[in-house]
Amino acid sequence: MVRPPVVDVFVTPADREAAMREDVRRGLTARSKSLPPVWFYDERGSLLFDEITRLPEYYLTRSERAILGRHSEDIAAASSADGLVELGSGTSEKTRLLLDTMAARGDLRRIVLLDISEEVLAEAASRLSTDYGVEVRAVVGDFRTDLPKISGGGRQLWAFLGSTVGNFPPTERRRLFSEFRASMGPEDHLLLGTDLVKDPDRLVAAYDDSAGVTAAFNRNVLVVLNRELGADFDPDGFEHRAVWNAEHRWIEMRLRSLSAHTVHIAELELDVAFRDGEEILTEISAKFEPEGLRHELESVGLASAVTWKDPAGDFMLTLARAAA
Ligand code: AVJ
Repeated sequence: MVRPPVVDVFVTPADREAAMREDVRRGLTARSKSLPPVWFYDERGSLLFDEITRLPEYYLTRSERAILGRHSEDIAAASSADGLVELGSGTSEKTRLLLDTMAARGDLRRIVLLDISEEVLAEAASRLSTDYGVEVRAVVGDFRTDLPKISGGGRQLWAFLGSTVGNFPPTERRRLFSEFRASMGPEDHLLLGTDLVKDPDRLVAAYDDSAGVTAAFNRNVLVVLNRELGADFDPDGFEHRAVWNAEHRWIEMRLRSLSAHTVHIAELELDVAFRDGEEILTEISAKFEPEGLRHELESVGLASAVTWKDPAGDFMLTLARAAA
C-alpha cells in the first residue's frame, strides 16, 4: 500500500498575500521600479512558463534534460542518495530522470517536494507517490526560509534545478547557498542547475522569443496584480524587453511603459505614476562561469564534487557536498 502524500503548509494564502503587498509596495514606490519574479507564477503564469520551456529559443530546459538523461546514473552513484528533496519543484518533470535511476538502483526511500504553489505541488506529489510507491512529503513553502524545517534523515540529494538560482542577485544567492549548506547533513549532496554565459544574441533570444510567449509571461505579472491587489494596469500599455547586462552577467526582463500614466492599486491605496518609457525590472536571470560558481560554493563551505555540461556546453549541473 502506498501512503498518500503528506502536505505541510508553511506558507499560507494569507502569508502569500501579505508578502505580495509588501513586495509590490516596496518595488513600485522605489525610484527605480522593480517586482520580484516570484509573482509571475499564478496558474496562467505557470502554464506560460511551461510553454516557454518548449520554445525553440529557450534552450535551458532541453539542455538540462539532456544532462540528466546522460548522467543520472553518475549522479545517483556519486551521491548514493536514498532520498530526493526538490526545491521549487514545479511539475517535477525532469526530476523523474533522477528518480527513475534511484529507484532502479533500489536506493529510493523518500521524496520531498518544496514549492510556493500548493496546486502544482499537490498534483505532482500524488503522481510521484503513485508512480514510485515511496514516502512523499509535499511542503508548501519558501526555499529562502523553510529549509531547516525539511532537513533530516538518510542521504539526501537536494535538487535545485532549472537555473532558478539565477533569479537571485549575488548577495541573496550567497545567503541561499549558506542556507543549503546549513540544512545539509554530512552525507547529503546539492545538485544545482545553472545556465552558462554565452553569446548575448542567443541569451536575448531565449528571453524575447519570436512567438511572444515570454512577452505574455512578463506582462502576466500585471494581470496578477490587477486580480490580487485590485490594480488597474493595462498590460498592453507596457512593452516587453530583454536586455543582457554584461557587467553583472545577467539577463534583465523589463516592462516599459508606452505612455506617461498613473496606475491605481486599490488594495494598497496607492497611485503609481509612470513616465513615458519608464521601466519596471521584473526579473534577473544570472548566467554563470564554471570557475566563478565553484568559488561561490566553496566560500560557503560547499565543495563542488563533479560538474556536467550538455554537449553544446550551454548548461551545467554541479554536484556539491558539505566540505569537511
Ligand atoms: C525559471 C527562473 C529559470 O530565468 O530562465 C523564463 C524564468 N523567465 N523566461 C529563467 C524565465 C523568462 C526562468 N527560471
